[in-house]
Amino acid sequence: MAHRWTNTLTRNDITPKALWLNRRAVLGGMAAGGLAGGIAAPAAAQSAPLEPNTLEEIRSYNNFYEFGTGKGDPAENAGAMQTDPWQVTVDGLVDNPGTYALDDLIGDMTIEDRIYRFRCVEAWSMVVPWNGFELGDLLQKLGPQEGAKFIAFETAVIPEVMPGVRRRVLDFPYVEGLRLDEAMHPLTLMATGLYGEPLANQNGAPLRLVVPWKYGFKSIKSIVRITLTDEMPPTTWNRLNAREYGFYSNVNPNVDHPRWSQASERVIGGGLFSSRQDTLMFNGYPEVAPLYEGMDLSVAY
Ligand SMILES: Nc1nc2c(c(=O)[nH]1)N[C@H]1C(S)=C(S)[C@@H](COP(=O)(O)O)O[C@H]1N2
Ligand SMILES: [Mo]
Repeated sequence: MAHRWTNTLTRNDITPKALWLNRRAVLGGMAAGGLAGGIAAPAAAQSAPLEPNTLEEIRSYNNFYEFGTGKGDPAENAGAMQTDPWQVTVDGLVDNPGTYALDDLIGDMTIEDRIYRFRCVEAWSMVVPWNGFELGDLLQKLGPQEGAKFIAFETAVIPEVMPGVRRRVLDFPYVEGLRLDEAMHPLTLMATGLYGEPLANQNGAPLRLVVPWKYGFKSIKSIVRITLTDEMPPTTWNRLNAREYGFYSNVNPNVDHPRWSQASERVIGGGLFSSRQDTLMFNGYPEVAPLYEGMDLSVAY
């Protein structure tokens, strides 16, 4: 695995992150501290080193409703899913459509290590040391066409091994999407592993999206279809309850879920002692703010 370290927050490596943020700020045309409307999160919170959750925690506390709605269900059931061979269909407004064997699609991508905050809309959070590649790199290879404005994703549906699909706990296949500029943002990752190990099935093997500034449900797992489109695609949770789950769903401590506060989050791990911490605007990734210029961030989208 070729490793290129960018945007990493490690326990003992704070300075490179600070430099990286500064570089991003310059590239993004943001004046230091110059974001209006309280978008920029406190500097101290931004640069604090992140302590990743343990592999055990990340693999045992999951949301993957195809395998059941309990947090332990995916770990118990997802092992039965066959992830090799795996095919991904690419279609829509794209120069290189087709049904690809996974390795033909992503075998030449550069795998990086990215330690990201992960914030579920249910107000819990983890820190995950992902391995993956930038979705933008894959998109460059696939060649989005002129009219493409959105990207849509679809998860595998394999009823024989997916009890949640058999019980129809959601309308499957699970679908998600991003605006194309969000998809091209360098923070947007396609994960293939974590902690240097292949993804466990419950984490979305063999290929899952990771969008660290959005609520976790945007990070769709076990992807079998990628579609480039000119229309905002339907998304599973939005379709189920549009009032509670928007298409954008950027992490925002100032906009509560209709049924609970989003101002703080329960940190998973730490043994018997669960702690709470303040939730950060854009989950602590203020460099994405320019993507939403002109949008009223006091309302949920
Ligand atoms: N296909 C699919 N993808 C999914 C989900 C799901 O139920 N099905 N749950 C989402 C939610 S709500 C969260 S919080 C994350 C959880 O990822 P993790 O279990 O790897 O932490 O996956 C997201 N991706
Ligand atoms: Mo979630």
